[in-house]
Amino acid sequence: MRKTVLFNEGWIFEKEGASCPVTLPHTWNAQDGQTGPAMYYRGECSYKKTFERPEMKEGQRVYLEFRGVNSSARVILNGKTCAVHDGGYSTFRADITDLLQDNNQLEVLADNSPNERVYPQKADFTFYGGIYRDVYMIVTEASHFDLDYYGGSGFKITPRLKGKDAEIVFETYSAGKADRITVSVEGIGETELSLTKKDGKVYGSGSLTIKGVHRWDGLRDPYLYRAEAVLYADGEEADRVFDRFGCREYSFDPEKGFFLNGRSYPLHGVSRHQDRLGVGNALTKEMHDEDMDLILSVGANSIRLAHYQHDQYFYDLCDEKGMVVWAEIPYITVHMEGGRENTISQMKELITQNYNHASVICWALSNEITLNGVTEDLMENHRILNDLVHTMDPGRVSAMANLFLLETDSPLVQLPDIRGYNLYYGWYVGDMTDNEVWLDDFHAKHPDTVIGLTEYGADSSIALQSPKPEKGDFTETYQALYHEHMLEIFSKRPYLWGTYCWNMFEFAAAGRDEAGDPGKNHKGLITFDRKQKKDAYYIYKAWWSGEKFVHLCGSRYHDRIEPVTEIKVYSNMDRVTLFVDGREFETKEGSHVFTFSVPITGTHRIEAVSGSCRDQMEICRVDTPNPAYFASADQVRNWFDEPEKDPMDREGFLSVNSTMGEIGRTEKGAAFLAGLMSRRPGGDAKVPDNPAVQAMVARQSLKKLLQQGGFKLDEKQLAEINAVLNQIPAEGN
Ligand code: ADA
Repeated sequence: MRKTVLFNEGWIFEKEGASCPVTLPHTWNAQDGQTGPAMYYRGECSYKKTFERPEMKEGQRVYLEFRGVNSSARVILNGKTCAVHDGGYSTFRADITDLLQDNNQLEVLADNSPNERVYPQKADFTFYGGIYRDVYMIVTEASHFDLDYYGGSGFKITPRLKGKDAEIVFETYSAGKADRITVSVEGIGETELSLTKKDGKVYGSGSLTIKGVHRWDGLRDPYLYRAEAVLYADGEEADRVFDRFGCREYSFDPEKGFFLNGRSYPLHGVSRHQDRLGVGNALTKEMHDEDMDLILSVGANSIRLAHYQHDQYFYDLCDEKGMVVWAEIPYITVHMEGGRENTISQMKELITQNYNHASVICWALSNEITLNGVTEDLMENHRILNDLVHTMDPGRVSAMANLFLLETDSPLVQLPDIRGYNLYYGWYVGDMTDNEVWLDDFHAKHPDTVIGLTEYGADSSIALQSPKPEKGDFTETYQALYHEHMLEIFSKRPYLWGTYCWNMFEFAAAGRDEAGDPGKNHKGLITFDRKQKKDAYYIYKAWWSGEKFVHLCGSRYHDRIEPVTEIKVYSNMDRVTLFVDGREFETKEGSHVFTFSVPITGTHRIEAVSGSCRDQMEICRVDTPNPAYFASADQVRNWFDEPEKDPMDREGFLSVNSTMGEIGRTEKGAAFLAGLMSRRPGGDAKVPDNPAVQAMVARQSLKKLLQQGGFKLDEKQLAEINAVLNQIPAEGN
């Protein structure tokens, strides 16, 4: 019989000649991968462990199972390589049987060095190196469910719904002899599979019917069945595996959005990166549990597990809790001609290892892969992956998350079964209102194409606050305002099959340096340590959650210079009363957002009440702005700067504050812009031939575009650009 033991203890970790004992899971980038800018250790490190030959009988096999080694791994036992693996997010195994001795020296070389073969290589998150998920030792009989095929369990379950009933199709793959394989479903019955032999493996197939099937129905009722497969060889039980499955059907309608089990079920999604502060990607089960609890608490019913395969434990949680999951491989940002094989193997692993999860609805081929344009090699890579998804799993759909610059008439848009765009209007580019313009334009031009939003968001630091929030200021205030707008527009667009807020949690992005807190992407609704919920979290809860609450925004905005301050309350109740210093101030009726204008003179206690829900905070009127509330002036223009007093401006002439439209309309300005844009890092991406995008870019000031478009300019360089523009008369002068 199979014996599986955790193999996490007693490893010696070695990096650049220095070694120390570690217990897995472990990453070497927990610190330097989170502090930016850019440089964290990307190289090869070694993990060693000695162990005695496990107790085993004649003919038994021994495997090591690795649940995640980033990014590539070489497993060496007693000096001989027994497995190599490319891809840092999936399970792989090494059959070590033939190399075993009484005393064994195991070494695993983990390598996250840059290369042109293994995805991801260029993306907005840290590629933590290490054996960062669990390792197991598995001892099996010679006859066992397959352990050699893309990290899978050898047990595939396909529920096929037929009205009130379901036919459950079982397939098994096994090594060695097999006289008989049975599958039983708890509470339902048992069936014996028919067996065929091929290439030294045994393939089993059969089915069971469930009458009056209990459906897996998302958050409402995430019902799971349990199935067990038993393999008999030489008249005895040799191996046994189990898994769970859910019976559900779903569909996408270009006009009406997503349907689960025949009922409309708009997907209210958030994205999740797995890492967290001080820990990196080496997570405990409790950390996964905490993430799931937080996602449930905001009222989301769907998760985009970005940008790679997550831990099996988390997919299990999604099944159990009823989360609808978007799963993807890290084929991201920049297509590599040498990376095709790796996209194929990562997709095979993703599907093989997650096939039985009821929560998963799609396999996504890539994310924002067209940054450097669309080449024939990229197209072919996508066609191969798309066909692979359909062959391996006809029951689910293929998907893609598109860069906002991808032309909507590109053949890539129609290639997968479903798609989303990543739109950042109101953050990197344009205004918030450009989102609905873009979406409605897409929908009008492609009425038969299902469309969702796979990313949108705005960065904020909980330290930064403003009474006059504006795009690019990194305040908690602007982020909340932005998400208010997004939720409002989603509610009026039932054609969206799903929307995925980027991101539920802050995460490490070593290349970033923003909001005075380098090394992180700050778009999370919750801080990197999972300890603080930003105001934006509560606007989601107000729209999505049935758990009654009131939340006072701006509790971290204590010192206020304005004599009449705005107090905003987010709630899912329809009536909120505000108390100031214990006295009733005003009652408002409405939905989600309740705004009050409160005169302030000194220190005040503010309380919001609705039914039995209440929240309170203290605020204080001050004479001078608290400098802790705004990011450094050279990076972000602050709410207290008077725009008309900007010394960059010259009456009658262009400046960095002129809009792209104003500059482009003058001959000299247009020539200057063309030269400037060709210096843009990341290549010569053109503004696409889309009138909505062009109009949006034209409204943007050059300074904002430079700040948010990837240019790293200091004040001196900005002044130099401004000096040139100050010599060019504005149109009409
Ligand atoms: C891209 C990318 C994400 C994310 C986002 C951002 O859209 O897909 O990985 O980091 O940018 O925050 O800029």
